[in-house]
Amino acid sequence: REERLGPQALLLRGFALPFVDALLPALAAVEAAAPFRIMLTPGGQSMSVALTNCGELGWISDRGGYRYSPLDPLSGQPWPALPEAFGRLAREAAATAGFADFAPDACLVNRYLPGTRMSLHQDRDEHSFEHPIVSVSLGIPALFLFGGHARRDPAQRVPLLHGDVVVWGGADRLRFHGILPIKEAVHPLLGAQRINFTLRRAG
Ligand code: MD3
Ligand code: FE
Repeated sequence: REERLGPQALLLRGFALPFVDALLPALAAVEAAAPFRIMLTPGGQSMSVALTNCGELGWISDRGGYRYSPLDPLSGQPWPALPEAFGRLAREAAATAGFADFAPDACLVNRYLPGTRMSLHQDRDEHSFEHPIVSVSLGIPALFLFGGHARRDPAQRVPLLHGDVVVWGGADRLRFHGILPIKEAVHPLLGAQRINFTLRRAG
């Protein structure tokens, strides 16, 4: 149930399944307080994926650039608190991958509908790259692209399914990655969507 994707990238198949009953109501509460929205890239294009955040800091994008903010720009209010179940899952998954005492202060929640995608990018808006990122996939499947340290490096294609968790740290933290266009599908619990949330230490 553990697949090594890189020297410090570990895929934990089904790791989130025991947490799903706690994650879904927590996700609904986050979404009620801070709805999914499509943000603009600094270049003025609409992103394909809709997003929201919870935790002390949230990742945002607008004409001013990409950054973390303590306030939801839609409401002017702080992001909803990180649900307890999110924190527990992140800490246990990180520990399983060898990162003790992971204490996330940010959680970016992405919602993919069929046809949406995320192009190849690096995650480099966090203050420090010494902490891992824990990613949790729920709902319909995705094909994840895991590249190298240069955009042109070849990418592995890894299916990510409901309940899968990936922990990325160290040498793999700055690798290019993305999501291919999502195929039409329906998940029994989530319907025709994929939710991915990533727990981070951003500040
Ligand atoms: C590898 N999300 O939110 S999660 C993102 O499925 C993001 O929504 C994708 O890329 C998604 O930034 C992929 C897997 C992931 C997240 C962060 C990483 C892989 C990563 C950071 C470094 C290397
Ligand atoms: Fe990313």
